[in-house]
Amino acid sequence: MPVDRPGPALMELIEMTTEDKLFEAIDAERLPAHVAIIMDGNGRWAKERGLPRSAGHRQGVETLREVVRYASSLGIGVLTMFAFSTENWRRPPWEVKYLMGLPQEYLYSELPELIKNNVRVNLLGDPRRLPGPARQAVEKGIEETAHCSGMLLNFALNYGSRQEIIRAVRTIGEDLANGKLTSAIDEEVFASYLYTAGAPDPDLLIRTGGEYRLSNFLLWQIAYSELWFTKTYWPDFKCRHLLQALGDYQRRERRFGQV
Ligand code: V0D
Repeated sequence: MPVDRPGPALMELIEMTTEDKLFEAIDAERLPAHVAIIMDGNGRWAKERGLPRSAGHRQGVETLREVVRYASSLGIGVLTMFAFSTENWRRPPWEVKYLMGLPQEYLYSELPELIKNNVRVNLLGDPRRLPGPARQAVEKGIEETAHCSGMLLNFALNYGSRQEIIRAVRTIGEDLANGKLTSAIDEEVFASYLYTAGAPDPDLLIRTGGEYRLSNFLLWQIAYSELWFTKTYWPDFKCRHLLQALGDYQRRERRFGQV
């Protein structure tokens, strides 16, 4: 039997949550095609609670799980997460070791759901410098989701934007020398040599944790992106924060350099 929508009198009795209101303010037709996120503030989140930094990273994985599920259910096309920079190798050895266990931890529990939700995993960065188990976990994630055509989930891991650009320049040089590249080098050709080849540029870049920096993340790709910063630490970031960022994004007027 069909169920009627509650009438106005009944609707008044049902209280809307903040999240419902934020959700209602989003236009599903005008979602950003690509959202990139700098997941910062895990260490400070832990410190403020008298916990080891690893506890912040562990809670950060929980946030990641929720945000990935939510973004995919909203219909975001590409989600790019900054997980580990080329500079992060300078962190204390025990912390690097802990971080390098997280790709496995995340994928072990999430891979079946990613596949079910048609999410394709991709790596931005050089997998060869990763410790064996981390590299194998990531490669397995990429292989087992290769057929997925829903949201593309990029993990920037051992990633640095300047290194990415230098790598592109070197490969272009090689391809010119070996005859694989014969056309003129324009923006489109150049972009096809970046790790993000084939994906649209980010429409929206989010950084949590209260710093106002880009930290060598996607420098070429964010030329026209809207930037959204929050003081909320990554482990405290919830779906309503993502909704807030999406709503703010939709209320901004994008000009791409034009008037
Ligand atoms: C710690 C918060 C998932 C930010 C999230 C090695 C920092 C949790 C991955 C992951 C990290 C990477 C690749 C992949 C699947 C998952 C991850 C690192 C850190 C750095 F294919 N979380 N996560 N990788 N953190």
